[in-house]
Amino acid sequence: MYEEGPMNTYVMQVSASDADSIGPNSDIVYRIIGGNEKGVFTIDPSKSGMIKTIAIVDYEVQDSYILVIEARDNGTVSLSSTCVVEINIIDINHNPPLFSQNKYVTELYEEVPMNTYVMQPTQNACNRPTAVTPRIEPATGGGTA
Ligand SMILES: [Ca+2]
Ligand SMILES: [Ca+2]
Repeated sequence: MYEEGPMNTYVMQVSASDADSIGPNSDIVYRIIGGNEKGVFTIDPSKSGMIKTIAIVDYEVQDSYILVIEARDNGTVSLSSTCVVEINIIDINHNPPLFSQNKYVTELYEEVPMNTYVMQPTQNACNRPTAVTPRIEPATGGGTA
């Protein structure tokens, strides 16, 4: 699923079956019993087993979740089993690369050879590092002070 979806985003559905006859012995209630410490997900306890978000998911905070889901019947001696749901969050490119300053000044002697180091503008972005090469744009109306 993508990060930053609204709350109540459908994630997936789990389903357990119970071979006992219709009635409490095969009445299934779903619960998340592990992996949801941050309270990001909820599961419909009824037969749907639908997992949804109840918070905004941020890839930069956590990029995957492993939930342990329990299915429990309503028998007098209640029986249960569990399954694991792994949810991988897909990063959305919502942070532009940001320079640490909006103006850089340096000095360079004339007639230096090609490939002389000029300076390294530093870049500071919240998205995980990718192969971004900072480009130096002409300083015309680009920055806001
Ligand atoms: Ca049962
Ligand atoms: Ca992102």
